[in-house]
Amino acid sequence: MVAGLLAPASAEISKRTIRVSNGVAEDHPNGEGVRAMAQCFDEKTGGEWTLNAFWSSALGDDLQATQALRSGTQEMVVTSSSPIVGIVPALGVFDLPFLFANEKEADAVLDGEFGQYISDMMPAANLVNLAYWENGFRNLTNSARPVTKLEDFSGMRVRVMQNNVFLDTFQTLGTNATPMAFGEVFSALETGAIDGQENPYVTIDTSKFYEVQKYLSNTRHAYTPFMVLFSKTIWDQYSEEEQQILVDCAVAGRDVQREASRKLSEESLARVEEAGLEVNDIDTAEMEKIHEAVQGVYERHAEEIGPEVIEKMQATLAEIRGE
Ligand code: KDG
Repeated sequence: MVAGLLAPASAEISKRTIRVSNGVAEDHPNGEGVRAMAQCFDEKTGGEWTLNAFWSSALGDDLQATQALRSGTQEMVVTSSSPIVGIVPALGVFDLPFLFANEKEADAVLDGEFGQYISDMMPAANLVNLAYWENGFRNLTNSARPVTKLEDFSGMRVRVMQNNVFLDTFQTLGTNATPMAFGEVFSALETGAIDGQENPYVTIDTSKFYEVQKYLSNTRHAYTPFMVLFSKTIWDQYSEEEQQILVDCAVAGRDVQREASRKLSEESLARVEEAGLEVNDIDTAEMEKIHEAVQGVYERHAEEIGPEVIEKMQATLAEIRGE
């Protein structure tokens, strides 16, 4: 993942305290990933390292935390790629609607050459991507009406991440899309300032959005990854052995986090339905119309993402699909 970045060999492991911030709550699968990473640090450093985790945007939202890494005042963040496209525009490729068909494809892209290609762009922004974790497939919740066809989006006030591709996608679907930081979503739903939001089941569950929403429509309109980012300013102060421990333990955390995300996903869906959320699927013919409606988003954002980035992603997916 970071072959070109490793410092000169050293057997030195220093005493370190690493702060990692998350926008999601601790009972999100990120909690299991962070605990697995901490245990890995403990084993590999003989207890020399301490991992202090912060939850529910306690150290700021994704973009604020990522900027703290860039200024060297915080070590680590687990952030969605979407809110930080202003720092690395190519990350917008992951926001394109209906890009991935399933988790298998997402893992193959993120853990393969394409994921490395994107990770190699991060040091220029003073960031190191240690691993990709799973945010997941995103579905729409709202309190106005079930969405069973394209027309049902019309006029709905939907919060989207602060990201031009998501904004365009949901405006194209006919909603009154409102960019907003993750930490503000619950209260905006509670006060009725917005009708809805879109996130994976585990986030809808663990951030308790179901308490202030009525409907969940299975749109699966995008898959967003998490990035486990580290400050390059601080990375450069670590020995090669310590840098390798960061990578190995973020990958160990990845495998635990993804497994927890996929296991909890179905449990979260059952829990939010039990709590009263009315859940609906969208029939194939209507989904085709929704897919068709947002295809123009790819072309409109090619310039900002990078045409070569989109072409590389599409070639990678074609290879994975055996096309
Ligand atoms: O840190 C939490 C956010 O990165 C994540 O939940 C992003 O999906 C996201 C959203 O809706 O903001």
